[in-house]
Amino acid sequence: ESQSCFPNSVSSLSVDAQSLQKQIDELSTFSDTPAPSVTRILYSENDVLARRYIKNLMGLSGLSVREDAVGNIYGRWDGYEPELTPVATGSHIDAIPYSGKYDGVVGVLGAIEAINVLRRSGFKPKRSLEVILFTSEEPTRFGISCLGSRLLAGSEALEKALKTTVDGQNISFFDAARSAGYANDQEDLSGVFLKEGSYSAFVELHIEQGPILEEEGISIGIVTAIAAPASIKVDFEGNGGHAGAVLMPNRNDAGLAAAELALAVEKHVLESGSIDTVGTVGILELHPGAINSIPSKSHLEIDTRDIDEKRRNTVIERIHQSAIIISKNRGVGLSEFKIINQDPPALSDKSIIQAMEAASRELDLSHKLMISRAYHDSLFMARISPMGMIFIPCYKGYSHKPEEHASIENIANGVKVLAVTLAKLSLN
Ligand code: HGY
Ligand code: MN
Ligand code: MN
Ligand code: MN
Repeated sequence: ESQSCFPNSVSSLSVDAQSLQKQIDELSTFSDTPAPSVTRILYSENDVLARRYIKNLMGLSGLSVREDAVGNIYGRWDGYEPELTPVATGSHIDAIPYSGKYDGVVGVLGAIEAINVLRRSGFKPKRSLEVILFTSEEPTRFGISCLGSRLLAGSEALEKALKTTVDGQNISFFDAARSAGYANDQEDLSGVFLKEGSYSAFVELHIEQGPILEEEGISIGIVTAIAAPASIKVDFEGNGGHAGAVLMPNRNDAGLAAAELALAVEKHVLESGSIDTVGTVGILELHPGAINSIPSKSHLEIDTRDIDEKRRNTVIERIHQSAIIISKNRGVGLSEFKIINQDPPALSDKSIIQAMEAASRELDLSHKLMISRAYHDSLFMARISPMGMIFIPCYKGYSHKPEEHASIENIANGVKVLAVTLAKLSLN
């Protein structure tokens, strides 16, 4: 048991639950879709308003704020040994279409409140503490997940790709970034990269996005590993034609090719032999999209993950084989089979796991070790810093839909564990 690092015991730590709930509710109003859903897409007007809201809260918490060229926002509380590598925490506030108001938000507003909790307790950080708002964790606008954290973790491939990346309306990444007040004419993002060892630790607070903690009545999840995500874009092309006049033997229906591949995704995932392998086709578009026109084009986007990277890669290979076979059997062109990302899993750092366990024990909160099947910015922070994640229960494990919910009591518990963990890591 490490001695507590507060002037008085951790039980006196106080979270301002009322303000935190109000902030969660206010932030959720910056949305392109009506409540209770939240839609907040990278560099949109609501994203810019939400960023301003967060920067204001960071200022009120006495954090000095800086932003990088793609809009990662850093709020820093200088420690009394500021030359030491700081400890960081943070998450995201972008939200996929028609989702909820807690995914990511709990780890940004909760992190700022954790700073307030520490200040109110009289704690003085030795290592500076930094709250990071990652610019875009969701892949919605440009199809790239964890764009901000992937970049700051040093992805040169992403820096290069962004020069030619456009969104669904053909707006370039840089034009979109400039419209939100970021990027610059040079279009040079190398200043976003953080060096390995920039932080002595990174910890993210997040809703579980799964049912285990709520089902088992456990307050805190301590993440030991984050599953390995991958996403693939596929396009089929056929001749299309009149849905009534073209006889079946003369068709090469791109829509049915897509449907067959979608079922092949499910087949290859299930034949992996492990419950930890998952996959779905979250986007399936048919062109021209008229009931009486045989689809001449189909576009699928496949999301497949596993905690075992090799097993996941085998699934990707089999999906690719199936796409080729379907294309041959149906006489449709496989005009694109593009792996967008095929990321390795990440392991949490042992000493951070211990700090989170000790914090949970000192706060008398039930806790358990678990893996994260969802990816997070922590997956990329693990490339440049020892990483850890704290989960809190969410209603029926729901996420990425308007019914997503976490009780303010559970959020406050997560904020306290984060505050005590940050304090321990800061004094290390
Ligand atoms: O999809 C994910 O795992 C993340 O929640 N965006
Ligand atoms: Mn999400
Ligand atoms: Mn998230
Ligand atoms: Mn995530």
